[in-house]
Amino acid sequence: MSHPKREADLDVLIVGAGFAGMYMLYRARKLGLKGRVFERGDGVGGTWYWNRYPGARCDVESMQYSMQFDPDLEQEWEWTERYAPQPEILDYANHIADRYELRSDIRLSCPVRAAHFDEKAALWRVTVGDGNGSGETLTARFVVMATGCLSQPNKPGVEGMDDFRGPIYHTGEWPKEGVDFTGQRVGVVGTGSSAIQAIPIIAEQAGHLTVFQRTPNYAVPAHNGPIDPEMVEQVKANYREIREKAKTMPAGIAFDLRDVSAFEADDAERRRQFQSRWDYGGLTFLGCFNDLLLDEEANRFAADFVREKIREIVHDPATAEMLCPDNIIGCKRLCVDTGYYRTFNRDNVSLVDIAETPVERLTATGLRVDGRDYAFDAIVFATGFDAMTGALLNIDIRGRGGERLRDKWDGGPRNYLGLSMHGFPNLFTVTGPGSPSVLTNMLPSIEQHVEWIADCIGHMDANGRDLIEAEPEAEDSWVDHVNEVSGLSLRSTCSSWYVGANVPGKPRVFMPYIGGFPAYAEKIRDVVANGYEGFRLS
Ligand code: N01
Repeated sequence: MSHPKREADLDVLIVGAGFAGMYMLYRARKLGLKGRVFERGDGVGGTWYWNRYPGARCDVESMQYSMQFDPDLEQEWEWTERYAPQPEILDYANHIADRYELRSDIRLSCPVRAAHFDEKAALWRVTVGDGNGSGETLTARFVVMATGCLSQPNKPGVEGMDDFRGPIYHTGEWPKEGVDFTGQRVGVVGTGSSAIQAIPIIAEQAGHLTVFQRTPNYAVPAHNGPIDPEMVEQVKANYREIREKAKTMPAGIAFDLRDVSAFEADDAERRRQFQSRWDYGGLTFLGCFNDLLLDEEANRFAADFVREKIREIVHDPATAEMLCPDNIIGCKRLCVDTGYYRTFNRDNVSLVDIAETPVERLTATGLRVDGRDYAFDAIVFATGFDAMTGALLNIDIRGRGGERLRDKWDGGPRNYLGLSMHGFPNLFTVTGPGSPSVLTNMLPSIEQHVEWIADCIGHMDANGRDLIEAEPEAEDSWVDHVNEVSGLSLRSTCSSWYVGANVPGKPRVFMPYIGGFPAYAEKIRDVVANGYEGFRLS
């Protein structure tokens, strides 16, 4: 049972009804606390609610991209494909909402606008609602931001957005009813993971598809298909061991990482290894050698291999060259595809390089690049997200002394362990910047954070503490550590959303913690074992 010393509407106010928010509610209830989730969408599922674009699916295999807090749930849920498609993951999220009877404490279509810390009352005052007069302000002892890492769409500020007479879509805000592109002239801007999944399917429907590419991307085949029932049986029989093994891996995913340098193999052996991973499919490609993300020359072996594949697959040599990236493979998130490169062999697909000549503007009939007008019936922006910080900064969050989070993070995110900020007591972020988050399998990382936060709140209530706040020194040294380790990997070296490069004006900081899931897990465990070291409890 809770023993709230301060009168509040809620013990735990949770922002977002994705897997993180729902699990936080579940854990809050287990502590006997009054929790409630506020969600801007009209359904649960977070990322999987919004990203309904054609071809959307997870690039972590289904048996691992799943919650593990309840062994019964693990056993009873049946995935149908090796990589789960978006509708199935959304069904899974809805199943969780129903199975654990969470819906009564989830307010849908109810965005959180502001969260202000009231120092006198030692409570958060949180404004929720549509902002048209129907909003309300609630008090809460704790606020948990379960707002997701990739949830604030990045919409390029292209001139003339209102001029285009046809529909404009963003992959991260896809209409629920779906879109039928049959016979249409379609333009897609962007060639990241979302575009790479959507393009092959849009191409099958469209009369003509034009893809506007600013930076080519590396993609490895998914080799998706129906899930193998024997494998499922084996995994279900050994789920605990598999989950525990996953926690010893840097990405929190149990897969085969070879602890061999690319330089220990000769050319033939390297090719054999790359080919076997290419044939297997998926993100394990980068686990072929242990220095692919540490050494540029080693990385070039892998990049050359994929470039060769692109040249083999794409018939037109000029298009193939345009599709060949020249940067570090894995620096931007590696894409996992189904037929992406071969889509460019279709007669109804063309590729336009906009690296030097950005989209000038939208016009009534399409868009203009380098003085040339392209006519479309529909335009799709697959331009990604204001990642990791966007959704948080979209809410007017103010801590002690009215300090705005936006000001605190003016030069990039600053927090302790990706969980908590000095100046913002009793406010937690699930998979916040400064935690492994997007570099790992998100669901175990979500569970790890939610459990840590729930245990922390339980500890405070059991010990009669009202407030927890990161110490400024602990925060500074964590931020320094996050920056220091990011420099060890090639991942921090290119213009990716990891460093905020996709959003004009965003500070360039490598946002996720690259030290790996096990090192991070040990750190946050030690913090607790040492009496919440680095936090002030009062
Ligand atoms: O977004 P992105 P995404 N003009 O930022 C281009 C996860 N995810 O939605 O590279 C023209 O990767 C931009 O160009 P550039 C996954 O973690 C996972 O595709 O910045 N182009 C890029 O090509 C992923 O990494 C899955 O030069 C502009 C594209 O738009 C993350 O979400 C599936 C532009 C954006 O690519 C984000 O993926 C989907 C502009 N003004 C997503 N602005 C899975 O498989 C941006 N671009 C699980």
